[in-house]
Amino acid sequence: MTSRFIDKVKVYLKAGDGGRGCVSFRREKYVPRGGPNGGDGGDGGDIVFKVDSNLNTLYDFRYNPHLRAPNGRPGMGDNRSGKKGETLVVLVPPGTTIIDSETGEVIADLTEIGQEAIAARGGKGGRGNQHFATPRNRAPRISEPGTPGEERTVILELRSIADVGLVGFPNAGKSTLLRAISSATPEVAPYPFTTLTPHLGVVDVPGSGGQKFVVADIPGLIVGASEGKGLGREFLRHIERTSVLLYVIDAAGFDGDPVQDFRDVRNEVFLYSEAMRKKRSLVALNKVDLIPSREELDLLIEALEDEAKTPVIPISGQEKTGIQELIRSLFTVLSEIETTF
Ligand SMILES: Nc1nc2c(ncn2[C@@H]2O[C@H](COP(=O)(O)OP(=O)(O)O)[C@@H](O)[C@H]2O)c(=O)[nH]1
Ligand SMILES: [Mg+2]
Repeated sequence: MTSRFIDKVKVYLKAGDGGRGCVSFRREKYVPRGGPNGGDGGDGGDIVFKVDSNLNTLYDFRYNPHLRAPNGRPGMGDNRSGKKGETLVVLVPPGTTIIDSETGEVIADLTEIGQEAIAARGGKGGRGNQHFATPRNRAPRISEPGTPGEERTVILELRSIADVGLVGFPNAGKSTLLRAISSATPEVAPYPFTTLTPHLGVVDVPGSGGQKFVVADIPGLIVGASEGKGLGREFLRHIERTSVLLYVIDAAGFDGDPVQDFRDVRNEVFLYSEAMRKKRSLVALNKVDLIPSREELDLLIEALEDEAKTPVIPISGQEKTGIQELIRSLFTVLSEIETTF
């Protein structure tokens, strides 16, 4: 496993073709030859990308790299137009950039929930023969074919900040842990959300033949963050773009109740979006140097594991204990997550 900052998939798009216009003439009793009444072809369907907050990877595109919108139906007699091809709406996670694979042109940068962009336009339906009658030619046998729908290959890019995101209330010890766990500060590609700057650290995985992953410490999580308190929503947007969450919980607790502390943190994260619930997570029970007895610590770990349903690793960022176990556990989870490349 190597760290990746960018998910990338290539997707082939074919918008719907316009339907052919119709050649047809009125047929009435006692009228040997009625006027032209061929309807128009329907327009082909567009392909539209739309941001959905429940998504956070481009993974599904790997299995579905060909997207087609339906063609418009041909026109019919009696001046009836052909049915339009329906727009194909393709959901993508926030932060997806759509790039034309041939020209490199950025077609759209989709950051806001619900934001849409047309990536391939459907063809126009052709006109039926009703439009072509002239005084000299009252019975035109011509109609237009529809124009073809746009066809292009695009690259979808989703920038993620880091492999692991630290989640915890102020003072839980995130900054201290980041210093204890990482050996270097990586270069970051610029990304669209800039008010909060995540602190990043590269973690070397011992005994892995040089494997590394990147951890992000993003300040700003407080109770009420998901409702927009403080820089909360921005924090959560950042954290959404990491693969694994590491909850950092102060063993001494806010009010001496680390389990409640964990519930509060997780609640803020889950309130933000459905995608957060699906993310893998681990719990680092920090500052265990402050816990007086082994028994007390074991009870606390058990209670937290019960609540979190995920492994709890006791550490002290300050004394640098439990750090290797934590790195190994995180690496195991990261290796289990399938990457899009
Ligand atoms: N006893 C103890 N104190 C710690 C530990 N980790 C951090 N601290 C202290 O907790 C306070 C908050 O730490 P910091 O890393 O700034 O927390 P952050 O707000 O989550 O980034 C600081 O005074 C740290 O020295 C630890 O493992 N044990
Ligand atoms: Mg800090």
